[in-house]
Amino acid sequence: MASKQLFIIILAAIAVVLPTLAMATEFMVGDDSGWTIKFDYQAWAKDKEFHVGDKLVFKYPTGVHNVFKVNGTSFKDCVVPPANQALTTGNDVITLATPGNKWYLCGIAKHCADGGQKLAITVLPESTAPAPAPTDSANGIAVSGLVVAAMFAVVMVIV
Ligand SMILES: [Cu+2]
Repeated sequence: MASKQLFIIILAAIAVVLPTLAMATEFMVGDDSGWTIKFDYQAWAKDKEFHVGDKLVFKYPTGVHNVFKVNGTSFKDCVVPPANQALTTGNDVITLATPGNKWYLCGIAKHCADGGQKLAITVLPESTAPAPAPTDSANGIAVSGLVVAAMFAVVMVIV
């Protein structure tokens, strides 16, 4: 009996965690090229859909490049913000927290202006369902609840 309960608990836990894992995508910026100069990041981003909760990973040799989040004007003119706003680890992970346009650039030398080391993306809301949900979190809970209910139904039949 105890093992059956454990089985149900594990299934329920998987059901709650799974939708979250399936929905969040981690994007390696530039794929195998990473974050560098002379790479067309607009072409890279063109066929991708970015959603709230997804992550951008900027990978580069430490000290060679860095990452600044900027606004549209700074992006266009390659205006580099104060140095203390830079991400510099060489493996910088940015979680896309809000929908809208996001801009990133490298602030080292003329990497942005001359090397084209800049990325602009549009982040879409978490849910892509055609009908607007009241809030994203409420929608997520409803979906999770449905999956749990379905799992329990399956377990009941098995047991
Ligand atoms: Cu750079």
